[in-house]
Amino acid sequence: MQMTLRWYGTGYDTVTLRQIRQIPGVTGVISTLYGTQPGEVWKSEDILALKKEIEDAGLQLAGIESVNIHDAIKIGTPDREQYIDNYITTLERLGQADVHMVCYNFMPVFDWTRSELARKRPDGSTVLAYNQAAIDAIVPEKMFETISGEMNGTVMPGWEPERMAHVKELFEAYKDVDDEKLFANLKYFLERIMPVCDKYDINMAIHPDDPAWSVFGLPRIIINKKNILRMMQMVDNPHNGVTFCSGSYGTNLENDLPDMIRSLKGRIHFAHVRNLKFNSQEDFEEAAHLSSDGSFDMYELMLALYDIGFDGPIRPDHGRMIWDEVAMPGYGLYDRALGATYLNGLWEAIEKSHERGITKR
Ligand SMILES: [Mn+2]
Repeated sequence: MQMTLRWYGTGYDTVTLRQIRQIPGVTGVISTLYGTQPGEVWKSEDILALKKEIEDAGLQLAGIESVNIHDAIKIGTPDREQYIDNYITTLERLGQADVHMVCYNFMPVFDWTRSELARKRPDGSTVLAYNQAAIDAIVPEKMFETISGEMNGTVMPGWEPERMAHVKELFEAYKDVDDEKLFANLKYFLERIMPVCDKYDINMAIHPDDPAWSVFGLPRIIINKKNILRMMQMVDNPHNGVTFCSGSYGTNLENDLPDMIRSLKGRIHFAHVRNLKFNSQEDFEEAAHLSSDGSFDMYELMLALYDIGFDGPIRPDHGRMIWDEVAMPGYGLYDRALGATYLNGLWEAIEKSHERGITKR
């Protein structure tokens, strides 16, 4: 595996490449052209400039998170053809720039959903949190206002004001899209892009829906083992793979995370590893990465990744806001650096135990 950190780019991220370079064991970043809109064709010069900036800082551009999917593709309107063509051109240009992993999601209207961006934990740190009753009390159209007030002056991915200005129309456009239609539209999209992925060896890595159930009555399909295996089989190409995000699949306590990882051998192209602390089935908050701070056994997650021979980029996911840092919620430097270091420690221990023949289960 390659340890990486997500980086939003100069002008968007409060964290610098120089700081990331100083986290032990972090050799790459996962980035994006943050100023682009879903559906837009990425310019080669912009991709190459991003890559050069990262390499000049002594790091590698280990993949893209995300190249976002235009709603027309998810809804399946006739103009999706143009947007898929645009997506293919962007993939071509990424492939030509020697980029081989692209994360994306297929969530209608909203990306990830949280009810709070700064819930205070007993140690004084603040974290993103989810409470079902609080979400149920929100009118979807007001969701953006609720979220944007707590962004510390940043623009959060998936919550771009330009898109959110049209939330009402988006809901209307999705009214005939159910789970089956969404699956069909995803299949159509994947079948169209697989030839270019084959040509340039680009691993597509779908990010799970977060939380892993339907919110505001919108369909959600990338939520559990059954659905993700269905997706792998419906377009059975190794370039059709997943981002295994423990914090997203883990929102549903019925998901057995190590078992899911093992069932996806060869198809996990990117990993987000983080911990959640459940206060009840319907209320959780993002914890520190350390197992004992939350509800997941992080050793078991890393062991499962090791056992399947995972060799893609991995990154700590959302961090807590600690040590008075002011940054995009979930994306400060300090706690993600602690997370990367902890995950590297687990990996080293697993690797050495294995080499010495003492990982008997
Ligand atoms: Mn994630």
